[in-house]
Amino acid sequence: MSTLIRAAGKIVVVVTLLAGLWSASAQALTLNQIGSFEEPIYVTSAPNNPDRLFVVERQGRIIAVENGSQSVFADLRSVVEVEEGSEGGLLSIAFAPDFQTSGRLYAYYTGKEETPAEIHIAELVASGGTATLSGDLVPTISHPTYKNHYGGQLQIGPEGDLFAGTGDGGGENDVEENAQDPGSLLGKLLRIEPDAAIPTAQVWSYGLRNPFRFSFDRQTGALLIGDVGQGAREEVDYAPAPGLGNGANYGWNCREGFLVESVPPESGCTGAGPFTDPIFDYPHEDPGDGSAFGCAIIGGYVVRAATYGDLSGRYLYGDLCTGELRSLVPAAPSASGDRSEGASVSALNSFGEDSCGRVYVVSGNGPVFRLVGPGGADCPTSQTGSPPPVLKSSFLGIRALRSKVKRHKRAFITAFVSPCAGRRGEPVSLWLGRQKIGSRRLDRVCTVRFRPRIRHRVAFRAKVLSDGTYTEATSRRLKIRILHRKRKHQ
Ligand SMILES: [Ca+2]
Repeated sequence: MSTLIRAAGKIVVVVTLLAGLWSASAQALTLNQIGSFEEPIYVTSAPNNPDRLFVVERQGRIIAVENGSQSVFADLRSVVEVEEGSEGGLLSIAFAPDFQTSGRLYAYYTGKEETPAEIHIAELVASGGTATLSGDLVPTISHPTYKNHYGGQLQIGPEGDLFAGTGDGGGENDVEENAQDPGSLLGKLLRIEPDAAIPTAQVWSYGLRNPFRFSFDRQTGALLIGDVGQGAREEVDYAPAPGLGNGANYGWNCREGFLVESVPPESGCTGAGPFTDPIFDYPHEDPGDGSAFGCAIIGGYVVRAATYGDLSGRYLYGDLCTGELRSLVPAAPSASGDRSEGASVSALNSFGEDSCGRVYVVSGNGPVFRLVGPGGADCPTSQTGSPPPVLKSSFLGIRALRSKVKRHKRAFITAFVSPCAGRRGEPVSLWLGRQKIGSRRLDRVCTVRFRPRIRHRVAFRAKVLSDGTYTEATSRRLKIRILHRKRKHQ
């Protein structure tokens, strides 16, 4: 029995299960169409309002959908490049966590009539029911040679920072050797602190080919990347919080999925490793046994809403060519239980998640669907996967080498957490009032050092987030004063 999507009007689409064949398979899922759009490519909601959805159209418009009615929220068509045969366009948006008060959101797009082509990560500011472009958040990223592998995902990480995924620059085999080059911003996962004095795109992890879609598990914070392969394998990369794979090399162009032999020697792999293998990959040929195959992975989300029944706790993903919705249980070092969800969507090009954890499916042909599980279409009253853990209390200490420093000199500040077990690599941030001025990762003895320049009397605090084992913690206020030279009287 095959699955059909009937997208006539706004009719509920019934999804059939492959009866009998999948005894351990999913419960019935339904796809409710929320509207039809012009080449939609992404969907999300405002962080504070799951009933206000935003659909991104590749040509450059962002359409707000509320109570079934649509309005143009932003129109970037005058700056967005969409060419025939290009993978460019307006590829995703992400709302700042404080969107409700700041009105800020971010957009990832390829710029119009630029030679060489540039990737823009831009900021928009909303006012009333619409938003306008306020400019590039970070310097544009040059993508000069080919019109594919742009990446395109923006997501807010568990600490509130902005992450972006860039492709390798295009062509075959990463001929420009970008993904393995730590100095290139292509073929990377990038991290941006939008509130920094001068926001920059920092390389977070590398060795990616085209991480067109990635997401963070809304419950655990884990990062999951759907990295589109070349001719052989499609892969899912996984990095648990709080480390989130900082510094990881996901292997391209020395590896394609788990394959080592498919790319070299033509690829000219220059990376030395060590490489972080995917937790799952699948082939391009159909194995004929119901297991995954396709041509380009469309990374999705770890479903957490209890309304999704036994899909909760699983990573939902799909493939551009088969359109089949599938899911697996993510874990390091290997995923398990990959299965079909018994549904497919033609021209599948993205998933999305709203702020209460409901999941959406985007067809580039126009329709965008809300995925509905056996618990119904309303916002869930609980999230599942595992019960909330009982956290151990955590202490964050702070001290300075000297409590007074000369004006314009640096203070030497140390922060340390206790207990220490298992916390190496966790980020500790330093704050001046409401402004975060830096973040460092705990060393082996659970200490971080900051060296801020001091211009006037200040008071710092350090913060560490909960890691699922320990509570979050904030340090006491650490005052630093200016050391005035004593005048010598003659
Ligand atoms: Ca890889």
